[in-house]
Amino acid sequence: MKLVIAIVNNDDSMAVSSALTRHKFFVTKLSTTGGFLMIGNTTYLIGAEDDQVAKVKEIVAKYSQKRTHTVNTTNSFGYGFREGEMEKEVTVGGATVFVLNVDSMEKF
Ligand code: 2BA
Repeated sequence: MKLVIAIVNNDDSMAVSSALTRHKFFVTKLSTTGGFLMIGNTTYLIGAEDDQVAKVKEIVAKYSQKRTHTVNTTNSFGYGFREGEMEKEVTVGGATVFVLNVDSMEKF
């Protein structure tokens, strides 16, 4: 079994969770904040059988859009900015996905 951790843009979150539950996946949704932009995003925890992980990734990828975001120096305390630079654009997403091995899963 695997634990899929998927970090998704808030604007895509409804579409991603609806599609996952429609495909009978069990999903936990966490309200999270990106460390760089310091704005809200959504993190999903999805416990899935090994042979289902590709399907989970396919769904997350399908419903997650790439977006550009203007960052100003107050975000991330100016980290990554060149001297005198006040803002720059970053591309966010579609989604960032981690897949972890699960030793066991029980429901009591
Ligand atoms: P944020 O940390 O708010 O990052 C938003 C976007 O800012 C990133 O998009 C990337 O384009 C840029 N960015 C982030 N950190 C940067 C840095 N140190 N220097 C320059 N640019 C940087 P994504 O890569 O698509 O990430 C979207 C969100 O996914 C992130 O929000 C964060 O919450 C999460 N994430 C991405 N990679 C991660 C990782 N390796 N570990 C943990 N969380 C991650």
